[in-house]
Amino acid sequence: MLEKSFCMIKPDGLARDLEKEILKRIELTGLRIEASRSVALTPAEAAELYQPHAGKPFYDGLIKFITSGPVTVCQIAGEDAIARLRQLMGATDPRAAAAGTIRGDLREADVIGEHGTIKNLIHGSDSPESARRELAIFFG
Ligand code: DAT
Ligand code: MG
Repeated sequence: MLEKSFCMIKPDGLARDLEKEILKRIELTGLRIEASRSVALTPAEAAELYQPHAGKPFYDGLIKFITSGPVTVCQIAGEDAIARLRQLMGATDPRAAAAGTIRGDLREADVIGEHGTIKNLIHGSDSPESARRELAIFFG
């Protein structure tokens, strides 16, 4: 099914100058980047994006990390875009992410950030509902 997904290159990705590499991998897998822009997330946008995680032990660190520097937000489109982007990203913890995935191949030596959050370079929507909700925040 032709789908749209929301994707975000996180502050660690931009700080390590991996934006081009990550966008290239998304395009090489056959997905289209319909729109992208670099922004600094406001605390309100960060809270809206990660609303499903509110109250979890890692939530405060996640919000601090994601607002610690610029990110690049993208609208992705293609056949089964949501699942294919997730597959390309790899497991949440880069230490468990397979070779060939963005999180696996591009992980840094220390994946735990100063706020205790897992630094894993990229966010991708996990379901059609999440994709709709997340795209609406940044691409109206
Ligand atoms: P994903 O980004 O793979 O969809 P998630 O939605 O469960 O993972 O969590 C959102 C982000 O929060 C994740 O990319 C990194 C961080 N995170 C998740 N679980 C964590 C944990 N146990 N400790 C620290 N950070 C965590
Ligand atoms: Mg998630």
